Amino acid sequence: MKLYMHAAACSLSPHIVCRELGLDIELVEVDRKTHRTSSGDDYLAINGNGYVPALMLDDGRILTEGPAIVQFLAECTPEGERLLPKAGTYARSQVQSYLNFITAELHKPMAMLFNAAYEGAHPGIHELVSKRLDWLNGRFAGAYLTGNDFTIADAYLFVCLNWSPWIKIDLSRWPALHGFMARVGARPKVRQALQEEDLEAFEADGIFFAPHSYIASAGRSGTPVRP
Ligand SMILES: N[C@@H](CCC(=O)N[C@@H](CS)C(=O)NCC(=O)O)C(=O)O
Repeated sequence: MKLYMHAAACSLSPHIVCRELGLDIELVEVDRKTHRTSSGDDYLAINGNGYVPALMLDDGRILTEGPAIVQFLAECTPEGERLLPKAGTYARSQVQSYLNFITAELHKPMAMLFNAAYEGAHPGIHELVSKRLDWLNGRFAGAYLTGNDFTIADAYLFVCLNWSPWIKIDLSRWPALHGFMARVGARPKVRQALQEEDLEAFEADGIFFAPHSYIASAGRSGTPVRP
């Protein structure tokens, strides 16, 4: 399978899921401006919306939308039950509920904070995201969102919260979320995915990871450290 991605974008979530499950995947980087893939293909022919992630199955079929992709990946292997409980259980619906919350209530508004076109609305969006993080901070049922098992929803949450420094969200206001980032970022397979996307941390005990060029744009000083 091929995973179309940008470094540190939401496509890092399915990338992490693949590594956690030992799934064989080829990463194909997409140029944000030209919509050309690293192999020169027109990405708009793969996903007409132009955004990542997209998954190309071995038979050429395409699946888009991150929350659907991570569920599909978890169902590709019996191992997937570790990250996505059995269908028909409350535990499964709880993971799906978090996926929906993250995509609608965090991912989208956070993405708008990167976009200068919405600059006038940024203070209001900041307030909204803060309210959602207040709620989420009190929801942890253990080390991870739904308990002590890492799920596909945790992978997605990690990726969205990892954008905090660039959109001026100080995650230290939310201790449970801050601790969660450190915990997920220390998982060996997560570190593997971060390395494969060539991301760096701001400092030795850093919990946020980015491409080298982004680190300077977030106004960070110090020596970036490889995960
Ligand atoms: N609804 C989509 C949104 C994906 C999305 O926002 N992707 C961003 C990266 S995090 C992107 O590729 N943006 C570039 C663009 O829109 O051209 C999903 O959940 O997969």
